[in-house]
Amino acid sequence: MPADPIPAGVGIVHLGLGAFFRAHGAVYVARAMESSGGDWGILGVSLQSPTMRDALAPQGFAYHAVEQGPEGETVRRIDVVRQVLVAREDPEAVLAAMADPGVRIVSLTVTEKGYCHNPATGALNPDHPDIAHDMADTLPRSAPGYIVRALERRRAAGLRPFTVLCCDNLPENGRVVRGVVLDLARRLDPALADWIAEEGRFPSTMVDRIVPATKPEDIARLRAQGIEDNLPVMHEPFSQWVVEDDFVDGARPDLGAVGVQLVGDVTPFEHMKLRMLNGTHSSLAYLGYLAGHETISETVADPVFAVFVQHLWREEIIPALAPPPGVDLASYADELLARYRNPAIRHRTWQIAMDGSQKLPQRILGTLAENAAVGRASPGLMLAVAGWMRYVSGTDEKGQPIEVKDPLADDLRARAAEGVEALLALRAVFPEALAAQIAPGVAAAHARLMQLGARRAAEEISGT
Ligand code: CS2
Repeated sequence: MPADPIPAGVGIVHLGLGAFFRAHGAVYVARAMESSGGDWGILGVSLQSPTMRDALAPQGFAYHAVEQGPEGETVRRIDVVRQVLVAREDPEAVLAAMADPGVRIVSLTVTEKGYCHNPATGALNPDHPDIAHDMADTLPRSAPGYIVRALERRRAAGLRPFTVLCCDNLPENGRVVRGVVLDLARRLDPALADWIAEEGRFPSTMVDRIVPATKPEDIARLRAQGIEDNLPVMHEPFSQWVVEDDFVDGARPDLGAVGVQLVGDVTPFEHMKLRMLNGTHSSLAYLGYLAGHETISETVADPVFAVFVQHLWREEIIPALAPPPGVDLASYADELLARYRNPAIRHRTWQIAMDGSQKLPQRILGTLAENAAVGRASPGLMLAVAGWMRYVSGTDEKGQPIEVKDPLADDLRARAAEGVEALLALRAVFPEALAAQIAPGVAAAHARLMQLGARRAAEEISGT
């Protein structure tokens, strides 16, 4: 049965339509169309859950993006999403949309774990159950599976490939997704893999905007102002998108007209952002949670953690970074602290603590490895790793259970019960050489953490 045609004017299929993309990429695309036109409407795909489709369908897929600054809110209506499909319900419709000749870009925010890769190496994990499924079945489950099968259809139909635009917080994210897509394609059809390698484009991007999960009180607050929206998005004023200008046939919205930085090499921007923002976000999330802080703004309102995070930037993270052209890293750190302090943004430490096994390598371990190589001490980042270890044990400092969300949660809890060494032996997270280098420091930090608690252990490192 032929799938329903996609709505007119769709040029982008977005896999993983969550709050982040609706408050970031979709806003840029909407503004680019306002400014310069083009058929860049977005067809959103949820891989698993019907929640987004069910919330947005009754309102014609339009929604409100609420900018929350320290001085108040600005509400903007975004109507660039034209349809939302749920892949689990109708994989055929998703593949048909991705193979539509009008679609020139497939963008993704499927979170770190959605790439089915080994976080420590970036390579496809062929034992991942969804990848094993996708090798045996033409109707996929994984994001890499959808991309490969859709490209297979386009090649068979004599169409050009789409550009794959990764918008997840991974270093060299375009290279990572290209790697997993080519690996999977090669296992299915080497000629297809050659075609993708030759004709496909996978620009890397650095994405940045703090977007906490929408809460019931946000929906109620808008309603009190006369704005009905089943699922608005909340976001901070700041926004940045740095994109490698490498699209199939140059086809893309006029992103440059709306402040997107189009560059030849995103790598220095990605490293800066992943290590300085996400690295400290994760550190504050684990240690702040353990210290009893609910949000990032509460955590940095605690002088101990405000001093600690500045210590991390100044002494441990910035010295290991090459700044992107024209960027002053000390000023970037000051801006980050101001963003974290924004009291209007209620970004829960628990939300950021999620999926740590997938986040630690690019956020913290890269810096630790570089510091170890030159003999620079990293007591604060060691404490952050120890904080993660305590967090994934599933019990907080008051003996209360923690709801740990992580694809490896069961394994992590079992290893945490055995101790630091057992966690450091997890090769999907810690490469062998790094584990050996950081073992003494992490063990010492963990001992201090267990003895003093997160707050005093942080204070001991940076003073107040
Ligand atoms: C956060 C990010 O949840 C997390 O892990 O660190 O979502 C962070 O808010 C964004 O990357 C900011 O651009």
